[in-house]
Amino acid sequence: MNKTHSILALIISFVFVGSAEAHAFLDHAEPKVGSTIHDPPSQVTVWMTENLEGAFSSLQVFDVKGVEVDKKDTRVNGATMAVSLKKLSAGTYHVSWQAVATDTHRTSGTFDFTIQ
Ligand SMILES: [Cu+2]
Repeated sequence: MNKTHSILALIISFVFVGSAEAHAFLDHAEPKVGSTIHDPPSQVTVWMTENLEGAFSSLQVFDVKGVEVDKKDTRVNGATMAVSLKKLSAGTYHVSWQAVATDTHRTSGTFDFTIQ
């Protein structure tokens, strides 16, 4: 009985580790997270740790006043998504990502970049 329980516990912990790994988190981005760049980028791209559901995943970019400066055209391709930007001037911009992995688990996060 004890042995059965420990085997069960082992199986359960593997299942939890498996589902945790299936969540989509930010791996890296372009412009890089927290970076200061000189040339205004034409788009923001994020590379996630899992493949995404295109219909439910999105990227938005806001200026310091909270005005959305992307073109609302998020494209999802496997584990990456990208959104086009309007012409940006110098300043700090706030990127907000919402991701739904193919296992339907939802994650979200934010990061900034600055144009000098
Ligand atoms: Cu998941």
